[in-house]
Amino acid sequence: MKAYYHDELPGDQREMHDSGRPVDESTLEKIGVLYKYALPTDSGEVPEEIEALAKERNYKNRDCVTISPSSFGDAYEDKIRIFYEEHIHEDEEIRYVVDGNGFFDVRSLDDHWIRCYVEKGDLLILPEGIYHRFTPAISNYIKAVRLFKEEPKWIALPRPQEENPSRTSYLNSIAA
Ligand code: KMT
Ligand code: NI
Repeated sequence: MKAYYHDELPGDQREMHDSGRPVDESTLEKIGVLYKYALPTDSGEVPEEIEALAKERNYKNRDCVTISPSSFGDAYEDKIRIFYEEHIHEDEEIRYVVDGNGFFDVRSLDDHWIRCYVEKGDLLILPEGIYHRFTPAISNYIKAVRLFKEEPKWIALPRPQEENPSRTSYLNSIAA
């Protein structure tokens, strides 16, 4: 995983958009974003370290998604445009990358985009209520395990969501 400020320049969302200003792990921690690295097993399964974390944090359900033109067909461009619309969820967003690469963009404290480049072996946990968006990289291929605490509650609520309880509790948690 590599995190940096997005250059906020126009262009294909799948390009790196690296401003050259890195973001360290403690800055991510302050906005509630957690990160762990452990390569998948030889057969492409979730490794023991990630299983342990899933157990510890009570992630009971999961699925595996592949985002690529071959998995979505004609709907691909529409699909990735929708993933890239700024939104929140009323639950954590937990993603473990098994293969390929992509970007999770999260809002900094001063409301700029921090771009998290993820690839094989990266686990990223976005807190409930954080504004974020996702795009595959120019490879147009990412395969990820999506973990859920309970039932999948991954409806994307578009910004603004200032009255949403998940949003207000998120803002309280980062102010504390
Ligand atoms: C999301 O919530 O944006 C996604 O699930 C994107 C795919 S996970 C790599
Ligand atoms: Ni999301």
